[in-house]
Amino acid sequence: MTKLSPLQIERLKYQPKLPSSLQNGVNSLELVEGSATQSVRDQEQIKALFANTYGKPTVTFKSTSSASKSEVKNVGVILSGGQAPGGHNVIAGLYDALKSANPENKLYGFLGGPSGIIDGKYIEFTDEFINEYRNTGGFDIIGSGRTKLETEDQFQESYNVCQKLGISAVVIIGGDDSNTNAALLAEWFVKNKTGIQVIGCPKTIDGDLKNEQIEISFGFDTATKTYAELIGNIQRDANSAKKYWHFVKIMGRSASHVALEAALQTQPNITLISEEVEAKKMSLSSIIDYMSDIIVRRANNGKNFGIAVIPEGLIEFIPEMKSMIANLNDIMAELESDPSFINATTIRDKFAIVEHRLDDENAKVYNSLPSIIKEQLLADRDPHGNVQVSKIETEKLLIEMISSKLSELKSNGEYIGKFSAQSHFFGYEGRCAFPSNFDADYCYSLGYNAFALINFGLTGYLSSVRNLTAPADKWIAGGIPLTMMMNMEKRHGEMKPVIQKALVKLNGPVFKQLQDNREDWAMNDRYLFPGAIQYFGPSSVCDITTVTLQLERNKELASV
Ligand code: FBP
Repeated sequence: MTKLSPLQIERLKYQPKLPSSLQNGVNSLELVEGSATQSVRDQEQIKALFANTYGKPTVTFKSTSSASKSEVKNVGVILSGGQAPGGHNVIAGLYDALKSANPENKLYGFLGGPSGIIDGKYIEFTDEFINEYRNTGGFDIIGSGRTKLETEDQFQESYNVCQKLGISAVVIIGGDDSNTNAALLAEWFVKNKTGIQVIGCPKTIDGDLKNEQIEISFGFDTATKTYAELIGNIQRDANSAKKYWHFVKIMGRSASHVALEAALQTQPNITLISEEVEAKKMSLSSIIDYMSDIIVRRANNGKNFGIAVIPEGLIEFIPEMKSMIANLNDIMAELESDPSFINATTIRDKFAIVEHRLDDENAKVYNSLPSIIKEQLLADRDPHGNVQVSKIETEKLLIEMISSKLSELKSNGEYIGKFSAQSHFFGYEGRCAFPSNFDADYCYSLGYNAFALINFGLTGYLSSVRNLTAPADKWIAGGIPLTMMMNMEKRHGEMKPVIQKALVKLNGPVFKQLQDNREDWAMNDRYLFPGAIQYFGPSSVCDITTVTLQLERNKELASV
């Protein structure tokens, strides 16, 4: 057996908590239907595209004293998209629910993400195998991938593989794009009368797959706590040496929830929020002015150090960049198969091709960027058509532009300080951490609940466990139709049905907390040092949820 770390040995023994409604097993449940639903936008188009799965009601579960018998079922599970702490526990919860419902039930894991179901690559889970992964981080139990499921052939292949294995339900554990896959597959399976159900589970460290029924996606809790630990450590270092400005870019492809949460846990000097940049129509140069002003004012107080938190997706929210990137995305969709572009010998040739095709204004913006950023913007889009913002070094772009601005100010006698910057990018560091107690419990419950949804014959639903700031036994288990979260968006140059990302609400309590404290945190060092996630010890340390969840839930509870 592989050697395990001491923490791993102790974590394997942790028994995740379940909502009380699920504690008697999935055979002792009653389904309570809520009201019918509709998509967040573009209702007519979404309804037409999902004629068989649209408009279903939300559901919740109630525990009953009578136990029903559960027929034998084979289920397949897929981990999809970026890693998020707790994925293994979703599978463990699903496995335990399925085996407790009927020991003859089988769980298959498709390997390497959605491509596993198309290519028929799978394993069958056993107790021994799954037990090694309980409460561990990572997706290595079966691997993950970003294949988009959308073509008739892919659906047909998936069906053939399910038929071969006698699978009557598939669980897709993923973010907005992966659950869009789940919605499309569910619709195809119903339309073609296959009898195969599809259930999604809300995963993503980005925290942007949420609404009233999905209070947070799993992984956000652990990932943000990990980034906050690292930022806290850097703040201590900066405050000790007092010689560097640290520019920390934090993952979260579009929404700034992760950066915002990490900032609320650590109170750095500068926090940029992409949604605010877009709303205030801040140009790149006005962002540079805003940051430089704080750096200059701190230098005037003798402080040539500080910490700036930058959301990963920032570049796509700066209005002139947004327009240029949208134009570039359309062009890249054509250039991907254009030999003149593919075979261009130098990067300068590629820049020239792109600049020639961009609209005039967008070409100017593209051209104004340093070559390294121009090149990073040309990297392949992911299979869902997204720019891979994790590959764009926005933090370095900002450092370079601020340096020039400060030199200018210095030559005018308006800046007396010394600017020396370090850049960091925190993303992959947090995606596979051991899940916090919250994520360990939440994920296990989501997986367990996914089987309850299957047992009631539902399809096209997302596993929902809510009331998450209460103790786990008070959590409310149920499901929401995936179509409820959908709208039409442009991907790879075409309008497609996709799950709408939940962005930071600028009129919400979480952003307000930052806004109210920003100036104080900028000038007076109010750094917080959260330290590493604790798995054992006082509940006040081990079981705290994120500030985001607490503030959002408090607001929701206050409005009831
Ligand atoms: P998901 O939406 O699939 O959960 O992935 C989110 C994310 O972690 C983003 O924060 C990040 O921009 C992206 O994945 C990185 O993707 P990759 O792992 O393919 O480099």
